[in-house]
Order: sequence, then C-alpha cells, then structure tokens
Amino acid sequence: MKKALITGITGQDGSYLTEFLLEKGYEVHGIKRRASLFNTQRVDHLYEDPHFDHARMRLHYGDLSDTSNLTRLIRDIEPDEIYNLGAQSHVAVSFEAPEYTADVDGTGALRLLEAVRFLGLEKKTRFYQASTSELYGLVQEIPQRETTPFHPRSPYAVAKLYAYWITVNYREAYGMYACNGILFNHESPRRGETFVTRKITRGLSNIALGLEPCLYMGNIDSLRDWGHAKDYVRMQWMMLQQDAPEDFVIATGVQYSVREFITWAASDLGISLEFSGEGVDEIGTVSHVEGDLAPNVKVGDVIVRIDPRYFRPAEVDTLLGDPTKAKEKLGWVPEITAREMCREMVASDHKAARRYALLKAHGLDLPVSLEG
Ligand code: NDP
Ligand code: GDR
Repeated sequence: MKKALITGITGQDGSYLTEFLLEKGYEVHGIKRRASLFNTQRVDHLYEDPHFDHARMRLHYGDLSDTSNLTRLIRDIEPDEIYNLGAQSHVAVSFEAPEYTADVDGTGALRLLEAVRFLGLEKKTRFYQASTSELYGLVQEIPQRETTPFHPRSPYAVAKLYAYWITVNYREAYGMYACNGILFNHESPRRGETFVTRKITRGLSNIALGLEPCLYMGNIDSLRDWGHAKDYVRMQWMMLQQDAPEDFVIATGVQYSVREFITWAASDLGISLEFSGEGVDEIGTVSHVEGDLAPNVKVGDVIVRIDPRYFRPAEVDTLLGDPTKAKEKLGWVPEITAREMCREMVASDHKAARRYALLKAHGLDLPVSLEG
C-alpha cells in the first residue's frame, strides 16, 4: 500500500486530494495545526478511528514552521509521496503578514525537501509543490505557460517563488523526484469563505434570504482562469506518477471577470443585476427577481458595492493559463466548467443559508460564520 503525506490536509485541496488518494488505495497521513477550535471540518467525513489497525487516514499535529516536527513525521511515516499543500494561501493577507507567509510558504517547502534528503529518502519519496499562477503576477505573456517569465506581485507570490525554485533546485542537485504544479485559481463549495468566488456565492445566498444586506467587493474588473478543485487534485497525483519529474501549468484556458462571476451567482438565485457608476462608486442594483430562492430581494435593491479596503497594494489584473503541456503529456483535461462550478457553489451556500434562516426563525441565533 502506498503512503502519502499531505501538508494542508484540512484545506480545500487537501480534502479533495485525500478523498482521491483513499479511493486509489493509499494510506493517507495529514498534518494538521493545533487550533483552539476544531479545524478539520473538511476531512471529518474521511477520518477513521486510529484505534483500529485498518485505519487508512491518519492526522498528525504539526506545522510547516517546525523543522524537527516535519523531520520526525517524515522519518516515522516514510511516505512514498509528499504533497506540500500547506500555506498561508491568502494573497491579501500576505501583505498583512509577510514574514509569516515567507516562513511557511517559502521556507516550509525547503524544510520538507531537506528532511527528505537528510533522512536519505531522496530516491524513495516523491515531492509535489503547490505552486501558483500568482508567480506570473504582472504578466509577461498571454496565455501563461511553463516557460513564461515570473513577476510576483505579493509577499505570498514571492514566498511561492522561493518554494518553486528550491523544488527545482533539489531536483537538479540531488536527483529528487520533485515537481511543481503551477495551478491557476481553483474553487469549490469547500473554498475558504474569504476567497472571491466563495465570498460571492455565500454573500449573495445570505442576501437572498435576508441574512445580510449587501456584498462589499474589491476590484471586480480582475480576470481569472477558474477551475474546479476536484479536477486539479487529480492532476497533482498524475504529476507524481510519471517516469521523470516535470513542472506543469494546470488551468482551463478560459478567463472571466469577477463581475461576471457575481452576475452568474446572482442569476443562479433568480436575481438579475445591473451595474452602474464608476470605480469605487460602482454599484450592483437588482433589476429583476424570479423564482423563490431570493424571497428577501426586490427590484431596486443595491446589493453590491465597492469597498476600497479590499483593493490590494499591488494587484494581479489578469491571469489566463495554457494547459497544453498537461493535456498532451498527461492526457489531463478539466471536466467541470467555471459556470457549472458557480452553480454548485451557489446551491451549497443557499442550502446553508436556508438552514441558518430556519434556525433563526426558531430563535436559535447562531453566527452565520459557524454555519458556512
Ligand atoms: P487552503 O487555504 O484552503 O488550505 C491551506 C492549508 O494549509 C490548510 O490546511 C491550512 O491549515 C494549512 N496551513 C496553513 N498554515 C500552515 C502552517 N503554518 N503549517 C501547516 N499547515 C498550514 O488552500 P487551498 O487548499 O486552496 O490550496 C492548497 C495549496 O495550493 C496552497 O499552498 C495554495 O497556496 C496553493 N494554491 C492554491 C490555489 C487555489 O486556487 N486554491 C491555486 C494555486 C496554488 P488550517 O486549516 O489550519 O488553516
Ligand atoms: P487570488 O484569489 O488572489 O487570485 O489567489 P482571490 O479569490 O482572493 O482573488 C481573486 C481576484 O478577485 C479580486 N477581488 C477580491 N478578492 C477577495 N478575496 N475578496 C474581495 O472582496 C475581492 N474583490 C475583488 C482580487 O483582487 C483578485 O484579483 C488565489 C489563492 O487561492 C492563492 O493561494 C492561489 O495561489 C491563487 O488563487 C492562484
């Protein structure tokens, strides 16, 4: 039975990858951080009682900032594959916590690679690094592919640039099977609530049921190449099954604006929106409502506004990936479109909002954040 070690197992990708690897028959070990509240909601449905010998999914306390912890875990587990998905993954937050982001997202990758080498596992353990389209930042070429030069635009992207190159370096210097997946934005109903797609599907669902008055957004002209996390974790695994390690761009090859995504999500709730005004004064007004999903919304309501607090000190205005290499060499093609994904996310968030509204109607007033 193959063993995988996943950092970031409690995150969006970690949860889908765990499902995928368990189905493939792997024993899956994951590193979770100690937190004052439970933080394992995304993998609770996969957890198996460790008191039974047959348990194939195990969680270990750890942190990417802790060298001895990582080294000990790798020594004890001796994984065939390491998926380094753990990160402070929010671009805007990285401007607030740049040093922490550098340590976890940059040096964290080095700690894992060095532990593998130090333990003499470099011929056994394969290493996947969660690299990102944010490396392209101020884009030098459209669409972006494996050979496009990088120009990172945030402390997050700069930290990930270090992780990208140290992965290449350990491959070249020590012959390790180490590779980068340069993944463009990918989302799902399990996406963190503060990333733009989930903020939109969750916010509009809450507005539809009268739980929130308005959605406050940053740069809605931003263009992204959005795929579904389920499609992307499949590719993470495929990258570690080749004869030789290589880096791949993973993207859909289609881009949309944040404004378009807002319009889709609204329409999935039966709401038509009209945008008017310029820059920070732009607003989204309801022009038509149909169906019964948004009983608390009426024509003329302003439900989208711009809040400059969500602007970033340096923005990545446009990203569009070219996944040709992944298609040709690995036969990978994304199966879920951004439009279909938006529908799935709205359905999931609307269900959660309905549940919360029902509790509220019965006097059980839980904070919305506990119900997302
Ligand atoms: P999430 O933010 O959903 O998950 C991040 C994971 O990292 C969580 O499990 C989190 O734990 C964990 N983590 C955070 N800090 C530490 C730390 N100090 N030590 C150990 N673990 C830590 O991210 P995604 O699942 O969306 O992304 C997975 C990876 O892919 C990340 O590295 C991200 O930067 C990268 N990426 C993501 C893309 C996307 O569009 N989703 C695109 C390209 C790259 P906790 O649950 O406790 O917070
Ligand atoms: P990104 O994702 O920065 O691309 O990083 P995010 O969803 O946060 O932003 C996408 C674009 O939307 C604009 N935007 C807003 N973003 C947020 N979060 N909140 C808002 O209110 C808002 N309004 C507009 C942003 O400015 C941006 O242009 C994600 C993360 O998953 C990274 O870890 C990963 O590496 C990259 O995708 C690829």
